[in-house]
Amino acid sequence: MTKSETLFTAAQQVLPGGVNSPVRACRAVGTYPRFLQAGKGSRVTDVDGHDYIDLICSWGPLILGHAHPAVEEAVVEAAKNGLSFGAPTEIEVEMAQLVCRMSGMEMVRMVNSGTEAVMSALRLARGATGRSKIIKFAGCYHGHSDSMLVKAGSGALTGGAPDSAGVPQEMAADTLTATYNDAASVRTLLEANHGQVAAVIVEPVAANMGVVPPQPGFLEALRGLCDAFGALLIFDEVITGFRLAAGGAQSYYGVRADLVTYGKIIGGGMPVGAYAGSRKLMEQVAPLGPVYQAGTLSGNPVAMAAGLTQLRILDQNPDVYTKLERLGQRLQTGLEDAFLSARIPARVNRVGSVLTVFFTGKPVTGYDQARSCDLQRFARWYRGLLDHGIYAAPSQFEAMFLSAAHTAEEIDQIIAAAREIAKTL
Ligand code: KE4
Repeated sequence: MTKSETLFTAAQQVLPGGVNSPVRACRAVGTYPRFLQAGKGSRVTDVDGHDYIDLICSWGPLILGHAHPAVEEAVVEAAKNGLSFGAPTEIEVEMAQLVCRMSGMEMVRMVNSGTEAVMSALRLARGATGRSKIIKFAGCYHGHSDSMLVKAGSGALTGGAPDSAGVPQEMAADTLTATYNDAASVRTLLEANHGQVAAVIVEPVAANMGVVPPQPGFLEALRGLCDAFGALLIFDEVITGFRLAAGGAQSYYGVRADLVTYGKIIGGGMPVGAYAGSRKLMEQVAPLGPVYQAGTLSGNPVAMAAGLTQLRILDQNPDVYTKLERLGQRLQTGLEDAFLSARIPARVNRVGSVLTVFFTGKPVTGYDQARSCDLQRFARWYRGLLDHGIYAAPSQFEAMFLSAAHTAEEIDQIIAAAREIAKTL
């Protein structure tokens, strides 16, 4: 037995599924999870001493790589002054000022996870509009707050429970699901629920059914529909925020949302989420307005130190995005060639440094195509990557994340491994 297997056996006695987040349990890929003990730059090491090129990067937060010296130093220095006060601190103001500048929003509220950011943004949208219905897209994942666990993606989809137990029917009824990349499906719902829809929430790049980019005009159409029907447009940028560009998907696609949610990168590896919007909207939030939202550790100074340091590096070094685009393009092309050479039907969807290999011969532009992929072949692909020292997301409905710490040589190693694995799929 490896140490990972021993630990997993112990973990399953005291943690549901042996994990603190379902997708980590590797239940869809026919192997046990490798327990990690260290990360540096683009690489991680498991408890049995195996070294991997990391393509998860903590599910997106580590855009600069593991244990970035400046981020690490900022956390250590902040911790020396104490871990938490539950009082305003200077670094929260600096963080809010930078997030507003990078996002183009007027105000922001820090929370502790992407789920909390989305939950708060939805409550604000309902409070500000006086409406109760929300439109989301089948296969998109916005964290595990009740009203978002309706046809959800990510681990909910992987585990075969896109509609979670425990969500009251009355609540689920207020969540309407449209089809990603199909603006007409949104118009139909808006017309059928005229004056009742508070917001449309969308992943500007769907990355929780695997990566599915928005078709040209899709995001613009959502903007127009929201304006026409008096609903707010919420961009869930927990993945795309500060990932596609310093200004996230809003600047990458040139479409402005009314509210934006953040997570992952904003925390630099520490638990941070945020929601941002216009002053008019955000001033509806307590203690100024009637929409209540609070948090003991919101704006935690140690977490702010990690996030602020990472965001400052991204803000001051735009060439990071050029490098990420180059690495992403290199990997996508190499993977496509590898599968073509082995005559394996596969599609590689990518936006910037976020990509997914779909095992299908057809284009993947939405939920139904993603779900029709060969999941057993994906499982064999995943196990092959592990055997070749590559640590990727254990689900067809997730993404590969690159960091600025990855090198062209490592991308070529991944491609060489893919060529070998493709022969066995
Ligand atoms: P968290 O609550 O996990 O910080 O964020 C929820 C969330 C919200 N919105 C989007 C677009 C997201 O992708 C997420 C979380 N992403 C998953 C990975 N697809 C987190 C990994 C996990 O659940 O373990």
